[in-house]
Amino acid sequence: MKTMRLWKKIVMGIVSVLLAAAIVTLCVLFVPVRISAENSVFEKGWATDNNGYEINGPDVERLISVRPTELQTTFSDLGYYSFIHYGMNTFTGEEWGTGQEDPSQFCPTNVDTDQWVRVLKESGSKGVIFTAKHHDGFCLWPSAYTEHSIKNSPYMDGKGDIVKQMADSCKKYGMKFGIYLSPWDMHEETYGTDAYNDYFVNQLTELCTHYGELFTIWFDGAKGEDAPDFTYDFDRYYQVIRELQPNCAISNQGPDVRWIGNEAGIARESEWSVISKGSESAEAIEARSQKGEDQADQLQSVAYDAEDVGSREVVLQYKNLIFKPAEADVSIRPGWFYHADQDDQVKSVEKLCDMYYKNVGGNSFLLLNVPPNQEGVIAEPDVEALRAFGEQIAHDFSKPVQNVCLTVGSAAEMHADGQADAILTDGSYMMKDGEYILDLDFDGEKEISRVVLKEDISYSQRVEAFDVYAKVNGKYQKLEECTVIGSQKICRLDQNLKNPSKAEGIRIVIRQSRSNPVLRSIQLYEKP
Ligand code: FUL
Repeated sequence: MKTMRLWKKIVMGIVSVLLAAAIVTLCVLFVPVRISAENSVFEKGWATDNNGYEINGPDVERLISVRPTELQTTFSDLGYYSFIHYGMNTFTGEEWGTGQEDPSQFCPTNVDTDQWVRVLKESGSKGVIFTAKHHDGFCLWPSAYTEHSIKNSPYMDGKGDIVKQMADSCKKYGMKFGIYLSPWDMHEETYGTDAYNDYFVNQLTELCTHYGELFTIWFDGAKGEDAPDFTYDFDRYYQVIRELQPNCAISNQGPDVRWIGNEAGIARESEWSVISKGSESAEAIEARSQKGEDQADQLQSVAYDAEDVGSREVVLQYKNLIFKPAEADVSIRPGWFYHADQDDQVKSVEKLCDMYYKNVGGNSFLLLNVPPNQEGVIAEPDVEALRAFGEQIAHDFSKPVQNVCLTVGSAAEMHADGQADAILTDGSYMMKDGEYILDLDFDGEKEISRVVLKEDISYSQRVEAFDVYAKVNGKYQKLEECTVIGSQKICRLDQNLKNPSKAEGIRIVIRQSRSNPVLRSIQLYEKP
C-alpha cells in the first residue's frame, strides 16, 4: 500500500512538472514577443501585439472598408500646391472688403500670370488655385451675370480675363489649375434669397466650361457675422461640378478634401483620412474659418478642428465614416492678400520647409498662398523665399539610396521576397501576418536623412504606429517612434540626435495597424 502511494506521488510529481513545462513552452511560443529595448533581436516567431488593439475583427473591418474614391487617390499624389489671392482687396488694402467697391478701383498695370506660375512651379508646387471671386463679389472674369467684374474695370480697357490668363499660364507650364469661389458674396443683391443659388450655379457653370480642366474647386467656408442667414444649395453646386468637371476635387466645403481646422499650416501629429461624417458639416467649417496663427493652438474639442479626428477611440463612436484627406491652407505672409507693409513678414525658408514636412510628410496637403502685388507680379521677398524653399527641398532629396536589399519578415526568417520589391518601386504590397518588419540593407554604410513611406491608400489608411531603427555594427538602434503613414510619411532622421552617421541599414517595424498594412513604397535618402 505504502509503495503504491509513493509511486502515485512520484507520478503526480512528474505530471505536474511536465504540465508546468508545457505551459511555459506554450507561453513562449504563442505570446507575442514585444520589442522593448534598443539593440533587441527580433526573435523567430516575433509578432506585433498591435499595442493591445485588435488587429482584425468587425470594428477593424468597418474602418478599413472606408476607402478613397479614384479622384481622391489621384489627388493625394499632389502633396504641395498653391493659392493665389488676387482681386479688389489687393487695391484697397483690405482682407475682406465690403462689396461696395467700384470696379474702377481694380487697376493693375502688368498682370504677369506667367511669372506667378513659373515662380510657384520652381518652388515645387504642383498646381494653383486662383481666387476668381472673393467675399466682396468682384469677379476676375467677365461673368455674364453681373456688372461687378473685371469687364467694368480699367484693366485692359475692360477686355481682360485673369481666370483665362491663369488657365493659359498653367497650361503653358504644365501646372494644374483650380478655382476658389466664395459662396458668401457681399455685393450680389440676390444673396440671401433662393435666386442667389441660381446666380451661383450660373457662375459656376461659366467657370467649369470656359477654362479647361480644373483639378479643384475650393468653396470657402467664411461668412461675416452680419451676413443674412442663408443655406447654400451645395448639393446642386456639387452636381454641376461632377457633371462638367468629373475629375475635379471639391475642397473645403465639399466632399473630397477636408479643411484641416486652422489657417496656419499646422497638421496634427496623426492626421487621419478616415473620419466621422458628422465632424465635417458646412456649418462647422463656416464657424471656424478665418483663424490666424495665434489661434492655431486651439485645435481642440469641437469636432472639425479637434485634436484627434481619427483614432479608433474617436471614429468607432460614429456610425457614418468617410474618407476625406486633410488640406492645410496657409499664407506665405500674415495676410491672404498683398499688403506692402508685410514685405518684411514673408515666412522664412526654415518655416516653409517645416510646414512642407509636417504636411506633405504627414498625410496632409500643403496649400500655400502667395499674393501678387498691385502691379500684378509676385513681389521679390516672396520670389526669394519660394526659390530658396524649392531649392532646399530638392537638395534634401538629391541623394536617393540605390541598391537596397529589402527583406520582409522577422529576422530569423528573413527571405528576399520578390514581390516585396514592389514596395521600393511604387507598387503595392500587403504585409503578411507576422511579417511586419522591413529591413533595408545597404551596400556599405550610409548616413540616412530621409525615410519616405507610403501606404497604398486604395486599401484605406491602416498603419497606426511604426518604429524606425538604424543598423549599426549588426545591431539595431531605435531612432523614432511614429504614428500614422497614410498617403505619405516623411521621417527627417537628420533632426534626430540619435541618428548615426554610418548605418548599414534601416529597419521599419509596424507596431500597430488596422489589419495587414499595405505599403506602396519606401524610399531612403542619404544626407546630401
Ligand atoms: C478664409 C477667407 O476669409 C480668407 O480671406 C481666405 O480666402 C482664406 C483662404 O479663407 O476663410
